[in-house]
Amino acid sequence: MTKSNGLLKKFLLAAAIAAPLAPALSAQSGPDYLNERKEARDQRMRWWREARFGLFVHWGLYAVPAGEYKGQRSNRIGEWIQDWANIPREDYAQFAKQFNPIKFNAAEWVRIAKDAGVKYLVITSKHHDGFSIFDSKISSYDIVDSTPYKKDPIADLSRECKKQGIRFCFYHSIMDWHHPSQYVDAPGRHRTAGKDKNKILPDQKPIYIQYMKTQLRELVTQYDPEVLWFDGEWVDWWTGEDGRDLYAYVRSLKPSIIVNNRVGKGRQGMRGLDKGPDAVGDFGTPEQEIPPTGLPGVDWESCMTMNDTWGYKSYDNNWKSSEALIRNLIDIASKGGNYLLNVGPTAEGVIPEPSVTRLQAMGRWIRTNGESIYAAGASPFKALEWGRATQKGNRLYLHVFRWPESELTVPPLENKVRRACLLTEPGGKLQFEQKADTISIRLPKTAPDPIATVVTLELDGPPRAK
Ligand code: FHN
Repeated sequence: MTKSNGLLKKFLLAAAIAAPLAPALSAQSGPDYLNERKEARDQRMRWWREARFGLFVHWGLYAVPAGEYKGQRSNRIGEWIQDWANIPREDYAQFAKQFNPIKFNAAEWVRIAKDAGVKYLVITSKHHDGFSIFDSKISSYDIVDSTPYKKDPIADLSRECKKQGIRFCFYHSIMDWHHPSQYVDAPGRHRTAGKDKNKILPDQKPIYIQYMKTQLRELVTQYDPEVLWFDGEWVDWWTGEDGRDLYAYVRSLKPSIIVNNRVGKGRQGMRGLDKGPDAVGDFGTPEQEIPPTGLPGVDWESCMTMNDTWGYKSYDNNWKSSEALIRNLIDIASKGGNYLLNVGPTAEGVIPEPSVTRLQAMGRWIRTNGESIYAAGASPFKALEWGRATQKGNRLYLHVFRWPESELTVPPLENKVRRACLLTEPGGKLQFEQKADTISIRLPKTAPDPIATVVTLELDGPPRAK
């Protein structure tokens, strides 16, 4: 038997084992998760809406080549190396033998996340390469069975997140370059899974879906995640109906779980705008961008890298500054979204130092200014030339990026301003003058925080711009 036949056999066997579970795997009966009442949805989404800041972790076999294959480097993203270096599936799988994260320390990862001020952590359970970073009973292409590490880091990580009060969540790719169902020919390339990224062998699609559902059940029952963050849904063979079915299925496993829009076919390009009858999922996912005016009326989260890759690449040093990252967080909050900021740990299990120092800087800012971010709502103003604004209750938070010469000019409000102070000096008072067409606030000579100083305005009611 050839190696690929052997693999096919393993997956068919796995599907046969899963077959008696089939009724439990379909979500035909029970609550109608696709038509949830608004109050139930608001309650389910509450913690996520208040969180505002999450840590994305792309961790998998691609950290071994770290962006380099047979002496070739590319400027493409690291976790796509199997595709861009055209690596045959069997060769790529050999990286598992070198994936030995002996420096992985769950307590330290979670401490880094917590100190940064993130409220949730989303880690890749399986990226497009099909390798499971968790202990999967239905696949031996996982960290326990195929690597010298032989342990399950995800068990430690989920436990540690619970312990330190960080919500634990999974990313999971629908497209799978390792599964035999997607092992299709593509002209001019090695015959390796995913090379024609849009194809699946039609008779094997049900087997693959069963396999994916079984893995998702493993993820939910073994690690109790709070978000499932799907990806790789753009392939032609994944349909709107598949998306709706999978959404209902994962909600049936854990009704309170939150699911992103990439479970279905609603994503418009990278923008994460949900449109049309195939849109399903709880939040939009703009990627590497902040929508200029937010996405009014929908929950959304911008996922972004700190350098130019998601998975670790040893030579990508194009790091964004801490200032840019902090201002991104503020900008996103001011538009009513969440910020999911990525790190790509090494194959040894280390979060790269430049990422850690940036997260520390974010943590320092957020420790003193968190009140203006967590559970804060979008700005009542269309635009502010000196910065951004957020709001909570009767308070308006003015995030000043460009410190004015003497006075800060704020657009008019319907409300009466009762008091103005620096967020970091709640006992202090700033002088202000409120006129019909403007509010002027007298500020100290120099910015207490040149990245973003927050001025709090206490109003006679929830902020309303004129
Ligand atoms: O192809 C992936 C990519 O590798 C990365 O995981 C990002 C994160 O949002 N999503 C995909 C592209 O949309």
